[in-house]
Amino acid sequence: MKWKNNFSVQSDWTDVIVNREAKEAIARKLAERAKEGETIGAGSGSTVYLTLEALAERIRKENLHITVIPASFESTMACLRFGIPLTTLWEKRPDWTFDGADEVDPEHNLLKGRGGALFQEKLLIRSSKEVYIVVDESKFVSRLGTNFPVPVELFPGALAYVENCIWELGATEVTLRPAKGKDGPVITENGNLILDVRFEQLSADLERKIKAVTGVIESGLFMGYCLKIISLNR
Ligand code: ABF
Repeated sequence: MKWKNNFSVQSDWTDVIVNREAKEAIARKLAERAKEGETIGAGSGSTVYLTLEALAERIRKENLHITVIPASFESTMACLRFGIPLTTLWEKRPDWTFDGADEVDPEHNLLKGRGGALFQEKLLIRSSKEVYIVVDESKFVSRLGTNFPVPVELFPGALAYVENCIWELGATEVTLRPAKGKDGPVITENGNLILDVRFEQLSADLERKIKAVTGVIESGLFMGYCLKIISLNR
C-alpha cells in the first residue's frame, strides 16, 4: 500500500506572522548557506517556517540533495508541505542547525521555548556542528528575561517537587503554562508540562542548576552556546 502524505496543514500563525517582511529577508539570507548534500537541523517558529520555505525553493530550483531534521511536529509538517526530505537524529548528525529565539542578549545568550519545543530544539542545537539563530530586530534585549519568563519543561509526576526546587533556586513567579483555547495545562510533544518562571538574574549557572533538578527535562535558557546570529543587520 502506498502512503499518502498530502497533508493539508495550515499552522494557525502562518497568516499572521509578525514582522513578516524582515523575517522573509532573514530566511532568504540563511537559505543561501545551504550546500549540496547537507543535513540541516530546523528548530521551530515562524522565522524557521519561512526559512524552510526559502530552502525548499533552492532545493527545487537547483535540484539540491538536502535533508532536514525537524525539532517539532510543526516543522515536520512544514517540511512535508514544502516537499523537503526528512531524516532523524538517529540516522544523521546535522551539518548545521537553524532556529529562532524569543530573546537574544548582547553576548548572544538566548531565551527560547514560547512554542514549547525547547527540549528537542536544544537537543538539535547540541547535536550540530554549527548553529544559526534567525531573529528579527524585536528579539534583541539588553538583558534576558526582559519580555518573557524562562520556560522549564518537566515530567508531569514531578510537578510539585520541581516547582518547590525552582522556588528554592530564587524564582519570583512560577506559572504552569495553560493550554491554548481549552482548560488544563499545555502538554508538550514529549508528554510533559511547562512552568514559566521569572527569576531576578539569569546565568549559565542557573541553567545548570535548573537542569540538575530531578524531573526537569530542559529549560529555555541557552547561555554561553557557540552560535551565530542571523538578522537583517548582523
Ligand atoms: C522557537 O520559535 C522558539 O524557541 C521560539 O520561542 C520561537 C521563535 O519564533 P518566531 O520565529 O516565530 O519569533 O524557535
